[in-house]
Amino acid sequence: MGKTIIISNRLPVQLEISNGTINAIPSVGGLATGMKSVHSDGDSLWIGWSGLVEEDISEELEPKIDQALAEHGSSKVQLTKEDIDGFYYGFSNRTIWPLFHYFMEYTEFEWDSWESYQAVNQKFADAIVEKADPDDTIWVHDYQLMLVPQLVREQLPDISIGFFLHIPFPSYEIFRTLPWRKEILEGLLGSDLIGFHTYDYERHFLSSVRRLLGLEVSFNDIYYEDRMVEVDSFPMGIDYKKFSETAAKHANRKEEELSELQKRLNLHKNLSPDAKFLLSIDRLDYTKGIAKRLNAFEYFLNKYPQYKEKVRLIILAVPSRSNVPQYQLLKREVDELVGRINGEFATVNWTPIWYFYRSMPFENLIDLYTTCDIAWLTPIRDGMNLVAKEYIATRTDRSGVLILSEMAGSANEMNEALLINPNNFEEIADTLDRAINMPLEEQKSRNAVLQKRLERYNVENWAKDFMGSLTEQGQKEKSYVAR
Ligand code: ADQ
Repeated sequence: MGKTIIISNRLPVQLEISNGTINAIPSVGGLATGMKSVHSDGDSLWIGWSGLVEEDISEELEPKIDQALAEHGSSKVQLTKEDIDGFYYGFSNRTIWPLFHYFMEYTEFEWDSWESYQAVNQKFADAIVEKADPDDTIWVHDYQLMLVPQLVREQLPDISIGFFLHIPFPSYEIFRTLPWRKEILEGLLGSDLIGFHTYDYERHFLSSVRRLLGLEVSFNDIYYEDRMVEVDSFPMGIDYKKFSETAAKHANRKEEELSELQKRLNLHKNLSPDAKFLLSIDRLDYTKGIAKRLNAFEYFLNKYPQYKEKVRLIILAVPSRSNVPQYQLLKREVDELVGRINGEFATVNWTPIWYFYRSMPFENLIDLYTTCDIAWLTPIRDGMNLVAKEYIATRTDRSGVLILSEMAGSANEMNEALLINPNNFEEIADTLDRAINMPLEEQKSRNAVLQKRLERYNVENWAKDFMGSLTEQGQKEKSYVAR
């Protein structure tokens, strides 16, 4: 059995150069967070972009960069500034990302950026071929690299390739609008196994394959050229133990061991012991519904004025893709909404919204999860949403209420949460009222079921499940080819 090669656009660390020294900063985001634990306990190599553009890498710096990455079991694909503009900010984030999240109005179809996407996918494929041995297993991740499976297959026809999509796969009616729809499907079909978070995304993909390529599909097997490709759903889990154990450790800290953030949170909790803290954590992305959530919060405060001075919304938004105009507009919109709502409702004792626009260290994230009574996560569309799972994992005393959008993939496995339609303000306001008043016993019984499920299907088991299916698929395929 050879090594596993993980391939994703971003590596588990992003490099930055300041004053000639290289700093490795842990990557934020669902994929990086989830795969890190898989990467750390196996024989694996992670290939991806280091975060530095080719133009900034001198000959003298290059070996140092390779060394810094090797310390994290990683190897780089070199991208130029033009690559990043066309492939990443262009095709990946102005075409595929909005289209696959049903934001047709934001979707651009640009031939130049499609060309860049093809060229960069070829760079990734070449980097894999350079490092791969024939008995290795290749695991390609996400929407930036959908052509990679086929491009690797052309050079290494017998190697085992798995692909996992971390975002939704849209319905056929949406997907068919893409000018390069066939090329994307064929790119993916270079894999032996294609995984999605949910059965719905899997169904949408199979329907597109059937209707656009006219291929024979039997249950979840696709007959393509002389191979058989399996498609399945693998709902991604979290490192449950890490979240629950850190939360348990936090609960036993002495006063002097508390973080500054925790001290401030405690101070405010002590000032108004009946007040409820609501938490919203996302990358600043239009798919996450942050602006809508703020509007819904305003609606809630008007409908239920008795909660003025009794609830506080903490919004943590991680800066993301700030080179794309839609994200700049969203940033402005959120800034304005927070300002307007705080201006409208604040009293001398109370600011309804605390807004943080930054990434936070893991320990602070745990402080927020464990302190807030309600997690309010209402994406308009989300492949999975790991924050919902992380919140539940940290509630070691089983208190806490999760309000979750039914448009998040995780809603499929989290029926015990309060599920809402993110566009229905009336329902959201009533659900917030219900969450605030939910008896502790009910919170505990809901969370007990959720925790049990999350603990069992954690990220390690998710990865094992995927890799196990990939191995099995290899054997099934061999017998199919032999026939
Ligand atoms: P994301 O869109 O990035 O992931 P999500 O699944 O919620 O969304 O993961 C975000 C991760 O970033 C979480 O692990 C969270 O702890 C971390 N994080 C969030 N805010 C942070 C902050 N301010 N500071 C530090 N860390 C923060 C994509 C898809 C999702 C899918 C994942 C995994 O869009 O739908 O669930 O991949 O497949």
